[in-house]
Amino acid sequence: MDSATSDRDALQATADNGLKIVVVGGFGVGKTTMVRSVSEIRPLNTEETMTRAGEAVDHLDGVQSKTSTTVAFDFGRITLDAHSVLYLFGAPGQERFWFLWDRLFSGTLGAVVLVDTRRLSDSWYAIDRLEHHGTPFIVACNDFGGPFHSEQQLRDALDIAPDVPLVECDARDRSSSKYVLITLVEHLQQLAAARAPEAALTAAPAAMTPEPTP
Ligand SMILES: Nc1nc2c(ncn2[C@@H]2O[C@H](COP(=O)(O)OP(=O)(O)O)[C@@H](O)[C@H]2O)c(=O)[nH]1
Ligand SMILES: [Mg+2]
Repeated sequence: MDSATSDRDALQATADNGLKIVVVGGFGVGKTTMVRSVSEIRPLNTEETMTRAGEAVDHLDGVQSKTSTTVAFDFGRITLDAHSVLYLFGAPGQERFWFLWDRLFSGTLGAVVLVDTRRLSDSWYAIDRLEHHGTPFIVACNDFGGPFHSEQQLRDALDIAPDVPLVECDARDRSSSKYVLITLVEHLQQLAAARAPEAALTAAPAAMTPEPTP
């Protein structure tokens, strides 16, 4: 990683509200892609070429072209406004790394569950763990060109509550990934407002639209 930091990479001095967000989901749903597309710093991630041993454990159905896998986690950052900064952690999707989740979820405000609609059942465990932890989340269906499902079909298949936002996205597209994160932050604000209306109003970021990237 470059030691030099450009102006674009520099964290604004006024940023005093760091919000930790995790992106979770099954193997190959696009977590690394999303953190990479949206981050304003060069994202940290640990990609390793998949080994023969890993192939036996990782389910490659539908993701045969994938030749690397995240063995630690992805990390990125996006500025929401002068005060609020999102820190993004992409959590490893494979079952054998789920022991990392308890640590990773510590201090997490909310999560994005990335879903490949061709492999919906791969997301069940992530949703189950988030519900178990009491971590608020939204679901983002990443566009892999899978067959059409209505929103209700997706909600039924994923067994998510009606108040959990469900959006479509293309993780490769920066503005689409930003929209997913904005949806999550708005959802977190609504939950906070429902719990403590006055506190939520003062704690909310001044503007929900991320600042334009130079
Ligand atoms: N068609 C399509 N491919 C995607 C999309 N997002 C990611 N990919 C590809 O899917 C593969 C797996 O993505 P990756 O981010 O490594 O998945 P991860 O295991 O969840 O981190 C990569 O080859 C990506 O280029 C998307 O929205 N549409
Ligand atoms: Mg990855």
